[in-house]
Amino acid sequence: MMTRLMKLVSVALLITLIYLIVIDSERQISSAYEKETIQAFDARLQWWRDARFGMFIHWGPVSLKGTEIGWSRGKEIPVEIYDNLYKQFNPTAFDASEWVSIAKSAGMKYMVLTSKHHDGFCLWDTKTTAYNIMSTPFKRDVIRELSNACQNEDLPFCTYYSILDWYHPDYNISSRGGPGYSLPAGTSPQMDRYVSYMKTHLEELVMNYGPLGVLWFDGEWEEPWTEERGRDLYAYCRTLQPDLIINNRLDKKRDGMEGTSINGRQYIGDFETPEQRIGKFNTDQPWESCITIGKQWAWKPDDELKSLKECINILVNTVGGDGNLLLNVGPMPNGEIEPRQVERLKQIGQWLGKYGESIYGTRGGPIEPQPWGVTTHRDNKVYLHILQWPKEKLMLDSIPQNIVKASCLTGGKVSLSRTDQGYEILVASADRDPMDTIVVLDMEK
Ligand code: H79
Repeated sequence: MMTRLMKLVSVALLITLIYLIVIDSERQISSAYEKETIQAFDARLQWWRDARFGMFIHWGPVSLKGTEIGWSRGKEIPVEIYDNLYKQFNPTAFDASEWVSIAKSAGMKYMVLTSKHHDGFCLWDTKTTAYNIMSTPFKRDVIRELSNACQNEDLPFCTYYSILDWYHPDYNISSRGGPGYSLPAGTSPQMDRYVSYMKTHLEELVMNYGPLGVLWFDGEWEEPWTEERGRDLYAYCRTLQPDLIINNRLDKKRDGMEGTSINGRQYIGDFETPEQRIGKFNTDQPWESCITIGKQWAWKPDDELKSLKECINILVNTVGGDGNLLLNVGPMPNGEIEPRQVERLKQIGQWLGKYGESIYGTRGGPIEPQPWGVTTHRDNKVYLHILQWPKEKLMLDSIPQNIVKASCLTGGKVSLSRTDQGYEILVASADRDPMDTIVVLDMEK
């Protein structure tokens, strides 16, 4: 016979169990979408996680000056000059299919182009403002041409969109356009009106140029933007295109350039966004590091480029931490991507052509990043990316299963021995690859 107390306790346990199974398997992102299960979330993000490597492109009339997009407005470039640059923007050498082919030759699997940065200039034929590409001498819809070229080549087309807009009179902030800039007399900004301007943009972008792979928001940190508005905009975009992937910069809770969201799984958006740094190992939250190939986002003459070794190092460390890498290029004012950058991208693509199986479709781990490097895995294979050989032996003491076979993807022989502490891995010095020695372990399961 159960006592009353025992009955009460078992009912309570049952309720807890049901809660854990049903409620906890849902991701609470945004009011309209809070009921998405983890399975549905994973399925929606799968292509993007498998892709691991994409091209970021920052471009606009500011390339004529070679200064930073958005940020140089009202600083190095006076506002009146910056805002009139579009009148001379005529990138006649722009060839969308060439950009797509450059991305492909780099081994990149998706492309994210700035449709509107903080400076407010629109790179597409929008009905909402004349401050767009059709008012330039060029008069060609860059987003149209690039999204078509991407579609022809099966490269998911994605777009960056800045919430803050230092050009639009309804974006309510007195510091827009940089320090010392104040609202023109007679303007009375209205954030609601500005949000409906943004919604028209997003509708144009998703419905006229979509389906899009990712909507990459930015510029959420200023005061006019609120969490409530972020939640609403997230739902709005997913309603336009239910399988859209959206970054975490609609939320107010980004931890600066770390790009992580300070309240974990509850953030608005689908993935975290470390900027100009490699994210930390995290297999729970999807993340993507965005990093420039040089120093500046927009084109800068004679910008200092990262070496091939640095680029591979960044890619491998990112993927080993279970993140994606969005590597940025800034095309020149004539519409071409700088030959030096193209050359570097092709070198990355050649490396991926040989060793891509250790990157694409993998997940980071199972071993967390070590002083010697990182690991990735797919099915029953674990890839050890040895970036820095230890002085003594390379010991694996935390591998959870038996190793059936070890081989070296980058060439040469691997000797594998089992000790009391775990496995010992050795590749002769002559067979080590200074870029990355990749050892493939075939696991029991
Ligand atoms: O588009 C590129 C840059 O132009 C843009 N993001 C990348 C993808 C960018 N916008 N701002 N910044 C880079 C730097 C801004 C830094 C800060 Fe803040 C804004 C410091 C304080 C407010 C955001 C919030 C970062 C830290 C806290």
